[in-house]
Amino acid sequence: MTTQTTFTSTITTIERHILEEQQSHPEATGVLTNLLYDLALAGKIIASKTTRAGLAEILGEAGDTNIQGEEVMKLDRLADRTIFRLNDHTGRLAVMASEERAAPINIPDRYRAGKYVLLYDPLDGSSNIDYNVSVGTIFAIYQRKTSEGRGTLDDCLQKGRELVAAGYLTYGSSTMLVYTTGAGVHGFTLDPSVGEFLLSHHNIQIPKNPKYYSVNQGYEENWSEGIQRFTHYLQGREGLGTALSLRYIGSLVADFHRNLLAGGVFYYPAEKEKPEGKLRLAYEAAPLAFIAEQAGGYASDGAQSILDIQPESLHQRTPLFIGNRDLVKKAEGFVRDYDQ
Ligand code: AHM
Ligand code: MG
Repeated sequence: MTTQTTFTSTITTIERHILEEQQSHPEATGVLTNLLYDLALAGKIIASKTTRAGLAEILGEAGDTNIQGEEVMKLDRLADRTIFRLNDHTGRLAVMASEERAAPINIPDRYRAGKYVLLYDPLDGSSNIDYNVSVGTIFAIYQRKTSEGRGTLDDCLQKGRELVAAGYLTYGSSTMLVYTTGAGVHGFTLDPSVGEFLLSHHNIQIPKNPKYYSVNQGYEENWSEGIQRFTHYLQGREGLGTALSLRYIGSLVADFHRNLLAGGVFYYPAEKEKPEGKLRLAYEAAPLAFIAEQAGGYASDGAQSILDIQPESLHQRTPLFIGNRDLVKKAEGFVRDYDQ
């Protein structure tokens, strides 16, 4: 065993686990519980599509026609619609927002609006799909801020500190769902033979001794001095002692997941021509930051905690450093000392 994760001997389905968490909150109404079930179901459906991604009816650009003469829907649009359709009618949500859509997605008028807000990246890393590389779904759940009617953009623009729950699914050699409601981070692996997510990683904590650093080193020329020196530090050239190994998939969820279990740091920093970085604050960085903190780690934009940033717009980007707390703090130090 290279990680500190414990494997349980009893079989706990995700339904049982979420329900038991709910029972430790006597004030809970069950709405969040059911919302998490719905996301697990969406994950199963998306997983079933991603494992068939090479097949003719899915592969290709949206707008193409497949051999049956049907329009091809790209997998990221299909994932987006799956999540929306499983959640639009339940009365649990006031509003949704997706990476795939420019504006917040209203709950249709014929359905009741609820008290939660769901932000999601339906298929992160989707440029990897055609090469059979892992992709993922990220979700963030807030309480609504507005008191009645349909939810608004304001409901979607909340600091990560306000998160009620966050999680991701990774569609790799197996499908996993990892989530937190603020009481630890728990991972479930989909058993395809029974179609159930089973608890496989209870109370995940990032290992104290990190193994990996993860960054697109191809962009090194575009980095500030602080980021270059931080990278040298991770390579053992500026005082760390031993070098960390470089691992970079180019799928945020898969890179984050590996480092969560193995220890390490992922970063997508500011670049000279792209000071805002690439990744999105509201539905990529913030939910993963919440998970990282719950697992004993930390996430920063280089100067402050990701969870303390007030989003100004739905698709706002942010530089991101995430993983072992001391490594992310070290990144902040290099940025402070050399770039500010
Ligand atoms: P996407 O939301 O368009 O899929 O882009 C986000 C992805 C992340 O999963 C990944 O960390 C990053 O883009 C990789 O970018 P790059 O190819 O520039 O390294
Ligand atoms: Mg994305």
